[in-house]
Amino acid sequence: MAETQPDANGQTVDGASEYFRNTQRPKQLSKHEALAKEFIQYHVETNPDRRIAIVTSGGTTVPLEKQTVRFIDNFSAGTRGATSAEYFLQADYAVIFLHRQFSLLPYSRHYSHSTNCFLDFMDEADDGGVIVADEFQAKMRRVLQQYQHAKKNRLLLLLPFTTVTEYLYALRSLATLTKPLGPRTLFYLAAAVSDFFIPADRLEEHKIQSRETADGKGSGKKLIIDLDPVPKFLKTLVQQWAPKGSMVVSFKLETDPELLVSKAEESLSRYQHDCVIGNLLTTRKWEVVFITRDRGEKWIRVPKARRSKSFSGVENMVGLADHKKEPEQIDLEGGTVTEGMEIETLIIPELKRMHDDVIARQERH
Ligand code: PAZ
Repeated sequence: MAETQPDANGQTVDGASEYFRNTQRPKQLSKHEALAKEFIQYHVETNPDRRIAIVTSGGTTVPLEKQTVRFIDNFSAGTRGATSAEYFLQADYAVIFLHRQFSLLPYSRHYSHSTNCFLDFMDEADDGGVIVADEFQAKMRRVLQQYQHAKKNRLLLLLPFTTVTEYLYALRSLATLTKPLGPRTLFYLAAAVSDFFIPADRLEEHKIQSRETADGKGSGKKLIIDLDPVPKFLKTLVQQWAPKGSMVVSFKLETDPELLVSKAEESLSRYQHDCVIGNLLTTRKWEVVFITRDRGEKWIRVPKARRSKSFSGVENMVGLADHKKEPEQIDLEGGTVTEGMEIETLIIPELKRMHDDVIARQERH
């Protein structure tokens, strides 16, 4: 589906509008809208200066059946989004965390089931109870305090999605609901959203059968999947949905260092938003590039000595996508919660400075 295309009468149809016309409204959307509305209203009424970051996180699924057994998914665990949400909260933002269900969440991510199983942090106490092991006490207290602060002050709203359709409906609603905040809204679009989907009218109702031969011999038929492109929602978000003067930051993921900067630049010039943060799959925990209209290409890197270990990362690829070949020196202040320095501790303060400028510019007008 193109961004805009002529309909039967030759009128231009916006791809996003057509997508919503042809795609059923998700069941949980009204509940999520009510929660978001209440959250936004609370912050508008209690603190007129409060900024809200809408942080999107994790991958979207593309169902192959209406009664979904099989779906297409992607790699994203939601580390970027969950970590960033914590640093936005630390920077005094309220956060609406639009995340893939069961992906990593702010704060609990430190004790997630896969890499940091919470049981590994526990010990049996002499009195028959269960305690946090001595070596983890300090960190767990810090994480717990931050979590409780966010909870007590109603600073964090968690909204889950699973499919690409649920994601897009929720994003549109959130953008519309944040209108009263105007420039104090910041969209931080870190979710890995599918570029392809199967339109509802071509979706099987029931589980796709493997079609084995009647005698049970022989292999099943090939499954050929015909996917349509998801319309370019970033354009619609920037031009129609988002509050006037709000700040929009998108992410661009690539695997080829040769392409990263040019693809990120292309995205910025196409959608005319505030910033594209480019990252490579293999180095995303250690370096990102900010592409903005006035400042061009700006790299942010975790210094070598403070890089966390990563199984999937390839450290000798750091610097390969840098067009300028002159990495900027960065201020190394900032807290770390897990081992090594999290690059989000550098990304979020930089964005907050940019957001200050956006708000100041709006106020001058
Ligand atoms: O979830 P994660 O921390 O494993 O990965 C984060 C990311 C690479 C999905 C994110 O930084 C990103 O680039 N999101 C946008 C992807 C894209 O649509 O190009």
